[in-house]
Amino acid sequence: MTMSTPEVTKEQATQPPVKKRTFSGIQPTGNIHLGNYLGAIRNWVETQDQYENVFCIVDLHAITLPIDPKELHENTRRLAAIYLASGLDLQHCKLFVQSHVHQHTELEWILNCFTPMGWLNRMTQFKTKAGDSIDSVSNGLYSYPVLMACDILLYQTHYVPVGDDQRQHIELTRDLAQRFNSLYNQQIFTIPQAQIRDVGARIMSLEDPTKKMSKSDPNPSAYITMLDDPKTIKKKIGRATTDSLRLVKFDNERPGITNLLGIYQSLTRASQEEIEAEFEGKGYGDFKAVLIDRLVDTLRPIQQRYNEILSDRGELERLLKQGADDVRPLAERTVQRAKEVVGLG
Ligand code: ATP
Ligand code: LTN
Repeated sequence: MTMSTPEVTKEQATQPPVKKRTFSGIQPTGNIHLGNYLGAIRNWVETQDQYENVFCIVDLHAITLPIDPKELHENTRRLAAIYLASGLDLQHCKLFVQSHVHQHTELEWILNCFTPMGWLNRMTQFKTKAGDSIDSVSNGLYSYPVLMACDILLYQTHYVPVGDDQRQHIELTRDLAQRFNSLYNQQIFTIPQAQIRDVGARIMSLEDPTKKMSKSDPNPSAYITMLDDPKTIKKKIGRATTDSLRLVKFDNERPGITNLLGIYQSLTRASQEEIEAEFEGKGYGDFKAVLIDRLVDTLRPIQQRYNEILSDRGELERLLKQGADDVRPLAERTVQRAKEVVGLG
């Protein structure tokens, strides 16, 4: 039996292939650092023309821990400016603030009622963030992963580009989507996949390289922010933890130098062998000087654009409003489908 090729209509032939959708977000909780850039934002920028992208400033997540209202409002705008200054192009991306699209909280209530407590009890980020205050932290911090799942599922997302620390949350999102779909025997949600790079997905603290670089670290020397000036970068890298071996080589037994080399690898995209050859016979001082120059060169143009963008606040507000208006219908469609199968309304 011969297989006949299905006929392609004239219309289909002239239409561009439908792109898969990506979704990601960052909390406007403080200083955006090198880990956020290399683990997330830079990857969004690099592949933006391959996908239909939705990027969000997740301000609802930011209130799961105490935060000053003025700071939250201002950080939200500043983070939007960082996204744009890093190279996100609104031709390829929708950019919006999570709280401007109320469907996130509406779907969250529904999915909360389908999330077993046992699944949330396993979330390691909650345990780290709650620390010893488990009885006094908010219910919002506990159900944080459900809101994150809603962010992703509302937009029928295929890929979620994030750093390594979000792996567990995306697994939970997949489990929730599968559970809901199979309960109602319908494809209400697309099952998303995490997109995590091999290099740059886990940048560690400069002070304690066994901990991830985090914007909630109380010690600012532990991270390089995307807005640090050359003098600050020089100081922070200069005093970053290494060891006494003075050998510029990747070695998991020596997390300090390996972390700095990983940052350099992510910035240069060179292989480990090429980097080790470049610094053969050289000391930590030589390597750190080259790393500092590279960091300054990477961040300088972003900082310049950032200041330009923030100098026109009216335009920034307009772009954010437009972004929310553009994505709302998509979110609403998913909420309506979910409500319908559950029997709400
Ligand atoms: P916080 O400390 O306030 O929880 P954070 O620094 O972990 O914040 P998030 O807003 O939680 O930042 O993360 C935003 C994005 O940056 C996520 O995709 C996350 O995986 C990524 N990311 C965060 N820290 C790192 C890191 N150290 N290395 C690589 N990627 C990271
Ligand atoms: N939980 C993430 C931030 C976040 C997110 C999302 C990331 C909230 N919603 C949806 C990707 C997709 C964090 O803490 N880094």
